[in-house]
Amino acid sequence: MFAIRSRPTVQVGLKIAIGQGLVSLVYQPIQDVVSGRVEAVEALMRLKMLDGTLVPPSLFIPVAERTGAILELGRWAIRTVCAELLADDHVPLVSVNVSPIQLKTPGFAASVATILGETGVTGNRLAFEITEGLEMEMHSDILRCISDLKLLGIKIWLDDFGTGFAGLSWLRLIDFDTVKIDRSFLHDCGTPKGMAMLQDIIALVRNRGHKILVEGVETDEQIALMREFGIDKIQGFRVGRPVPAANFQAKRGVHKRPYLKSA
Ligand code: G
Ligand code: MN
Repeated sequence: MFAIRSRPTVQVGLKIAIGQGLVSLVYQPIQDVVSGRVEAVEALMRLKMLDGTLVPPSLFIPVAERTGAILELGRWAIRTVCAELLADDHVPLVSVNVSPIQLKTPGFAASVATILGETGVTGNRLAFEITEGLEMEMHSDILRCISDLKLLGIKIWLDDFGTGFAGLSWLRLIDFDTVKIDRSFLHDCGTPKGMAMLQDIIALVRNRGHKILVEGVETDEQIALMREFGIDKIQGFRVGRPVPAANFQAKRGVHKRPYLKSA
């Protein structure tokens, strides 16, 4: 289905998919461990084919990155987050996944500034999650773009820390507000070696002064462990699954806190 066709075909395909509402965003809550409140949500992209099949982002994002369609998709996602979620004040902060390809593209920070201006949203309600992924080098263009985004008030988070090739060198180069520790570290902590690894990675991030978010929290025991370890934020099915924007909106003026209802 996603056998690579020509670039223009995929680009046009994704543009049509956006136009027809086949691409959508769902939002997964992020909980502050100390207050127990949902202090942020992560926007996650979903693609539905015309026959109703759901294509996971792990399949279509790499295709969009290779073809350049990620630029259009990325702008659409940021605009949609600002218009459908941040227009209300129910959710304090939304994190959006951003590809290094977007950060490398000249004019990206300016296009974000335009979206903020048009939707009337302030940058301090957005965080951009960057995945180390397969990207080995940190271009000077990326560093410049990140400092421009920070000037807009946007927070920069490191996603999936510990899974890619470049995480440590990125930590040296970028002052991330928050580092998200990949869920595989929590899932492997049932063995003494796995537990030592989790504690080491937490110490590494903490000693550098970043806030820590642990992904993939699925049980009450894991929540207790995170509290014991002094983790700042948690995300995972135990906190909440990804849900449509409507679950966070509504009842204007009644709910002062993000309105949360699991699907
Ligand atoms: O790494 P990133 O935060 O971008 O990954 C988000 C993805 O992880 C989403 O597709 C989401 O559905 C999935 N996910 C979120 N929480 C959990 C969890 O607790 N367990 C598992 N297995 N997957 C999760
Ligand atoms: Mn993410």
